[in-house]
Amino acid sequence: MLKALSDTLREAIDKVARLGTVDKDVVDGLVKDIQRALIAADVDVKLVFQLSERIKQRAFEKLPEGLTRKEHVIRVVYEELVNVLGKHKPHIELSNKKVLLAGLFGSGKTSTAAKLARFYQKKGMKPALIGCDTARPAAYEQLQQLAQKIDVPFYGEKNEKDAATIVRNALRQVRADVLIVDSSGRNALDRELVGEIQRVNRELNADERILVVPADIGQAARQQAKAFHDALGITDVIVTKLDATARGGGALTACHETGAQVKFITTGETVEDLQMYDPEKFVSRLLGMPDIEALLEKAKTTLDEKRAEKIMGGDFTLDDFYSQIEGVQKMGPLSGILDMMGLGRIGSKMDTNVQEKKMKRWKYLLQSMTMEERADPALITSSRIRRIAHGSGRSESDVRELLNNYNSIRKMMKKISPAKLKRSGMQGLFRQFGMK
Ligand SMILES: Nc1nc2c(ncn2[C@@H]2O[C@H](COP(=O)(O)OP(=O)(O)O)[C@@H](O)[C@H]2O)c(=O)[nH]1
Ligand SMILES: [Mg+2]
Repeated sequence: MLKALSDTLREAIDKVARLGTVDKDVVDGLVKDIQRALIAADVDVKLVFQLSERIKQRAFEKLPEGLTRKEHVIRVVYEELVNVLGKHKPHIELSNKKVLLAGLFGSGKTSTAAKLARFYQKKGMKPALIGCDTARPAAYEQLQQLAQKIDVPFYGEKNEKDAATIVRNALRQVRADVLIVDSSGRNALDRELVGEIQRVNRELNADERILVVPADIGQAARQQAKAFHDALGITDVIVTKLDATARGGGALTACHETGAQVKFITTGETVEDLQMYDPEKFVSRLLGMPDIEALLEKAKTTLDEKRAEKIMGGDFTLDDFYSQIEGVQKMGPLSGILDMMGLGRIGSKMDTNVQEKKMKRWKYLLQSMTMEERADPALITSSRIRRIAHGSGRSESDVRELLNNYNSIRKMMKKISPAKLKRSGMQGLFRQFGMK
């Protein structure tokens, strides 16, 4: 899939990876290679230049902890590519729904209808296919055969010329979790097609109105997405035939640019060739996994791991506590600490209002401590407690409550070996301690 684009990007990155140091010339060369690759994939020149500028700007920003300059530059390339290829994480509702597929002739609507049905079938739902393409002679048989192949119900009316009538009848007769309606196409989005698809949708009242565009039209997908959106209010896009063209980069970036979310891509002619579109995974694959993934993982975890190791050695200070409250390391290996304090936001039953109040209170208390006190809580004597309470406008018992909580967590942390943490993760350990 997009082999040419992938090859050129990988080569460009390999070139950088082999070099000893990364300076401005290296980054300029890298950006030139990326430009060449993207323009060959029919990505809009304007987008390519914006992306180039961002990479050049970010390449020499302050290094995140744990990364070399080279690694940072590669990560920036990854992130900026994800940015133009569609930031959204894919999310598919597995609820009952009605789906309408729209698109021009030959875009892949009928095959995609069957692929989608197969997708939902594999998720344990009961899909049904409704054939409403009254324009193409063999459309009825094409969808019927596909439905048979995957063993899902099919509804169509061979001699009915009005698509809206077919939908009305189908709604009365077909029982399914996911109703997938295939519609007619035209060579262009003309008034006739717009009128028909609007009538179909008035009858159907679809939850998802999906535009099917073939990747081989490259950035012309932009105009199609806009036109169909004006006519129908599309909710998502499916980009088809990514296996069969070099211009897929153009189609994907153009769709994203219009604000339309690409939900699935198709990469072949069998009913199994449909995948959810995850821009991050897509770019990782373009650039060559698993190297990129390992690199991203490294950037995310070095910081947290350092802290985690320190804390597992019993060196859990009020500063660490404070970082947790500030949310600095919410997602890291220590994400469970907040839960332990009864402050976790995820999965906790405690009222968020109460949690937030408690968080704020502790934050103020911690802010009223000196740096020495936060680094070495043993320094906090009762006269200091009085001062801290006074400084934060809270009571002394509030300070003691905070310190008690801190102490019990620290004790527990000491009992946890880093090896164990690596094995079962923080959540596993909490379960072990009966805390979750
Ligand atoms: N290689 C490839 N061919 C595809 C893909 N999706 C559809 N096609 C082919 O494109 C042609 C038109 O597809 P069809 O579903 O009939 O388009 P429709 O006119 O929009 O209903 C058919 O020959 C399909 O097999 C794909 O992802 N990859
Ligand atoms: Mg068709």
